Amino acid sequence: MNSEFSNSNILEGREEAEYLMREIKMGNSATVVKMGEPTGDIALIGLAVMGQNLILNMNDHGFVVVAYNRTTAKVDQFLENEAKGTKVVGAHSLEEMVAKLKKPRKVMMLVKAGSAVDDFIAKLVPLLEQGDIIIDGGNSEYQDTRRRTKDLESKGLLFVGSGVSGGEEGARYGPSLMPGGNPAAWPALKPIFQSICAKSGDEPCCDWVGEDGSGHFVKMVHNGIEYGDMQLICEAYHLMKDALNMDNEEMSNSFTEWNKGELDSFLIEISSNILKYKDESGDYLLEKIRDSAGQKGTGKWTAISALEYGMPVTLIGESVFARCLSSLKGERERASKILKGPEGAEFTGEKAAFVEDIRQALYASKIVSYAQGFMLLRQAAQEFGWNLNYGGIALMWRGGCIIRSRFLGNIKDAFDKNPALDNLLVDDFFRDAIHNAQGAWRRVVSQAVLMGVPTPCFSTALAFYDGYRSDMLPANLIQAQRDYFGAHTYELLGQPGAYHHTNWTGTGGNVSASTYSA
Ligand code: 2AM
Repeated sequence: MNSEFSNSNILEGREEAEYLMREIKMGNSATVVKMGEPTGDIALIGLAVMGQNLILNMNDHGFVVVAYNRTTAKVDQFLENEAKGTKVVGAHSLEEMVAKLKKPRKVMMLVKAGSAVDDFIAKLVPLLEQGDIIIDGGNSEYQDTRRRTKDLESKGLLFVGSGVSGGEEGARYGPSLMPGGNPAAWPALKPIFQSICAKSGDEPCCDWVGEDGSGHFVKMVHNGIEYGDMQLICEAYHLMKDALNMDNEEMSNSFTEWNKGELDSFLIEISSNILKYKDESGDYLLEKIRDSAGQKGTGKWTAISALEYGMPVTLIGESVFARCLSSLKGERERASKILKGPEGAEFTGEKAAFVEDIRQALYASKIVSYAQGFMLLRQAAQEFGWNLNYGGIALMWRGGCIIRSRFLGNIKDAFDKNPALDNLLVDDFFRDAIHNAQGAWRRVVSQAVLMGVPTPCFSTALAFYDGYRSDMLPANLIQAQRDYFGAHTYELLGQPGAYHHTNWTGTGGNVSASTYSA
């Protein structure tokens, strides 16, 4: 028996004997582990579906996983069912779990975000030693991950917060993984993470993201972008349905066509399938679904960060608000009986040409959304001193996750060409794409406005584009107004950094307020 094992206070006496009998009856390799050297490559805490599927995925790739759960009955259930016949090893206490791991020990948690993560960390710290690694694969807030990375570093432990995306299916057969935290952990994790993750061609959709909370931050932005992509598709559907009176079969076919080109993506593919799905009574199910969108908050977190760091991530913001507006269903029903739209606005142009315009408007808006998402990443990197791998991030999203698409390959190429790229919009490929699409994009937004069909994300993307490409904006008037009523001062063109105050009314004096930037 090795010293690690004898030092641990694993189940003792009768309880241990009973446990060993059960293990032997089940033919579980855990028994062998208890008698010899530890064989576990990684432990996984949290046997909900995501956790179970990740374990099975790791097992498929030849890793020995030690499975643990707070409610230990789930460990036995898992070993007797889903994990039967695999090399997965069960543990009924954290001590037992740790004793079964090879060094440096790697313990991954997939538990409810929040205090459960802190509780497990507190219990693990005394059981682990210098250089061991704790990974949080849950949906934690990046600020929590920043704090945990620092706390554990001071104790000699390496903490990693990893975004895991792709749902249950992804976890089982290849998720998108976005690990960030203590960089010293990556060499030991890389073989496991890059084996089990999704692949784009031969390339793994997982790489080291950056320091402390960056993995969870990137996951959060991913979710925000997902909100935006979904809303853009909804706006295309709304225009097809209400401006062009297309039926579900026609709309589904258009989406299928779109999926063969620049818009090739998981979300377009499933939307095509959803549009043509019929229920038992032969009706299109989509048209019976209540138009009130739910949300779990990850899009909102992205929008809050955008406000916090002063980045105009307008499309994700609008997509969150669009869900909020949709959820005011009762109020909208009442308002629809009171408030009128434009009278007699009918589409009179060529339908097929307008469908193509909508496709291009969607593509151009999507480019803006990703450009904004990367602007937020860059600002956060500056704020927190992260060295982010932008091309790698695009590749991490290329496969395995909800926003997977061909388009992310183009983003990867743009950052490969120029890792210090100012903005995706000024990359040659995306500049040309926007230039090609903008005529169609403007026609769609104008038509939508004329017909009273709301297209908040198409519209905000276009407004952003027009703002971003303007060397002069009317913010000179804002500065003048601020100085007028609050003596906040202004700079003159060509003289940044020198602040002036004008006594606009001849009264109120020449005292200026201290400057601030928001
Ligand atoms: P459970 O099976 O014991 O409830 C998803 O909910 C996973 O997170 C489950 O494995 C669940 O364990 C775990 N979990 C949720 N809240 C927890 C808590 N406060 N402490 C420990 N594990 C928790």
